[in-house]
Amino acid sequence: MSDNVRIEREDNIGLICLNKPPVNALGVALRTSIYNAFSELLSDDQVKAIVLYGEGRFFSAGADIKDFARAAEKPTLPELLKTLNDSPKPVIAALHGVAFGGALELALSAHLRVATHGLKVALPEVKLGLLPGAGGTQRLTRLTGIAAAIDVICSGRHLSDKEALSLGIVTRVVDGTVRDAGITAAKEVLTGELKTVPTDSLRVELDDAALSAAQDKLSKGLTAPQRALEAIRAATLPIDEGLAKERALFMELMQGEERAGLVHAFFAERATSKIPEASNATRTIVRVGVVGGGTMGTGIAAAFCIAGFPVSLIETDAKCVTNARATVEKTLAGALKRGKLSEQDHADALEQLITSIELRELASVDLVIEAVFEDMVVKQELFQKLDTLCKPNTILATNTSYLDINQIAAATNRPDDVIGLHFFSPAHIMRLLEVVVADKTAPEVVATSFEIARRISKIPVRSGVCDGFIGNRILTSYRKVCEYLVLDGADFQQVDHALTDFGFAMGPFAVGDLAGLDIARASRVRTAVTRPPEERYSRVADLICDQGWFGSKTGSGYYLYSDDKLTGPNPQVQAIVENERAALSIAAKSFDDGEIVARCVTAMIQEAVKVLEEGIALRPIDIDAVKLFGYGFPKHRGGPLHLADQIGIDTVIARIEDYSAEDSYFWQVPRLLRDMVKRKQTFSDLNAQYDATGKNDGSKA
Ligand code: T1G
Repeated sequence: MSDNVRIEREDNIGLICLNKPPVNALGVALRTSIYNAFSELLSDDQVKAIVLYGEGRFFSAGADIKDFARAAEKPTLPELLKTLNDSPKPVIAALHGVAFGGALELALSAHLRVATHGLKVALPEVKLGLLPGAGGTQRLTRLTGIAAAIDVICSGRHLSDKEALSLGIVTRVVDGTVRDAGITAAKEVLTGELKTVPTDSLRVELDDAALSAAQDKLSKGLTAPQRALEAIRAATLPIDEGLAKERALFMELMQGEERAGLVHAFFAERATSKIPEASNATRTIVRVGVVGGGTMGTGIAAAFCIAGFPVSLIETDAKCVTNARATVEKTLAGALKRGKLSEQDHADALEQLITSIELRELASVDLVIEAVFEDMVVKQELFQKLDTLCKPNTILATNTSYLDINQIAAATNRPDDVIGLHFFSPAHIMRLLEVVVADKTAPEVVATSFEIARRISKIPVRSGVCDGFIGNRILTSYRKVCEYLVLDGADFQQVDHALTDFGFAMGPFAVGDLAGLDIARASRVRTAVTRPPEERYSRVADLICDQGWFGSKTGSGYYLYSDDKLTGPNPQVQAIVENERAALSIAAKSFDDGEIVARCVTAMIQEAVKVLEEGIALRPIDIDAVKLFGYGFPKHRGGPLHLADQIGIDTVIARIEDYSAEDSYFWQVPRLLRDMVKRKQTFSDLNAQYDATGKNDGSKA
């Protein structure tokens, strides 16, 4: 009896129950236990058939992502699966909950698969920069054919039990326990009622049309789906040749930077919930109030409605209430259409949604989120009213994206109940939620905010109070460098193109047009009074705004727009840029795309390190999570500080020193970077150090 599996016998059926919490990950320990259990049952003459099933919430989450370094330790997953496939006794996999990646590959090496209702299967390896490396590209393709295999493997998407049944991945989907499903199927195999077919014995019909179409589509994207397609094509070879080709491609990807970045992003999504307040009690949140029915307020209200919370949305007058309700209802209708809401949940959400001009509607709510005009006085006045109106223990949250939450809290008699919940637009879709902890915020308010974030399917990241918190502060630094590049000679379209080639969905100037150049200008005006004289300032964006060109909403910005569609560069911007260069006596120089990306990434890294050493963020991986899940940083790059490890801290410092010759104010090597070089540390080391000690070098955390 091993800790990782349970061996059971029922009549002449042998069962192996996977039992390695939390997710039955197929690391070397579980692989070894399954191998030993299987050998025992193979050698037991009383056992005529063998069933594999999982204990816990689901069958298995696949190979152990935390332990890829030991993936090659024997028995490797391919070796274990070959043993199952070659078994002289029938092997049945009984699946429930989730069977992803190597877990599905394990099931595919069995001779038959059955499932209970609600099963989800997937080969999501491409989302980790890999491909199914334990026979998935060979065995799934033999079961489903090339076209379906391309869809499943190159997208990495989840399949429902119904789709798994229709594709022949499972033979039946039943009620009852998964263990009983396995035993019943095994008995029917032994009586001949159910036929088993070892997947390896199946042949694959070549489908050149599907392969060529996929080749064209995938050629512009990441490497993993392209390599997965090559492995699928090899499924027309004899199984051993196909498996060898798959393994070679898998090992190539395992060494790649895309895999490192995407795996880091996978853990970044989960690491941020490990905060000092995690063990604190939480408050019960039933009803949620939102003040402000604009873009953010309605998006926030919709996010809570979709998660099943009763919501009270308050606006200032009847017309705004009507418009706000209509916006929320439209968003909920969209969620229903996309299958994010059931009919019943949709009906419940609408029934529970209260929209009103009366703040007193918030007297009974447990959490209020303010999303009113970004003005300190307006917010302070509102929080004063909420302070007296809301019941004790109601959490008072602000959605401000940069105002000082300590000042907002100071307007109340309960600063310990005040916190920042910074959503990103569209708030019902964007996954990042910056949880901004003010000086007096109570630990249980922080803990409750993280629990609420998970309940509304957000990725919470803990931030301290500073201008722009984590994300916007780094964004501001990145934007400044882009503006400096244009002043110094780069064309703004070239900057956008270089960064979209790097992996951003849009370049900074196109994003600025989309967000509204007037919004960015308002922020510059707000900070103008405190802007140090040494800081370089580009007037280009202001001069564009002076023309009334605010971006897509006015039809002109850096680019021209027709019906909200970008039609090309605004030809008048170049003249503005050239006039500014002349006024500043700047002799334009050329930059290649690599130099543009290097400066932009280095600016983000430089600001991220300052955020870290000031204790605004707990650890480097939190900053990566903010940029990955709120600002479109390319996932396969892993985030700015993961990328800094790949570039090398020495190189980052050398770049900053090189650039500082042009601008010694903007470019200054943060102390923490030099300390890290002295200690021979990487940001990965700092993440591990935080997890071990709850502290980081240089941070105040
Ligand atoms: N390996 C190691 N740890 C894993 C893991 C895995 N496959 N999956 C989850 N965890 C950890 C996770 O980091 C967290 O840890 C805890 O388990 C709970 O996870 C050869 C090479 C299964 C749907 O891509 O999709 O097989 O933060 O919070 O919300 O071809 O986890 O508590 O320390 O996500 O209930 C392919 C990834 C691997 C599945 C459960 N498999 N996992 O969701 O829990 S590559 C995947 C998930 C592979 C083969 C290849 C989800 C889940 P901690 P959680 P959840």
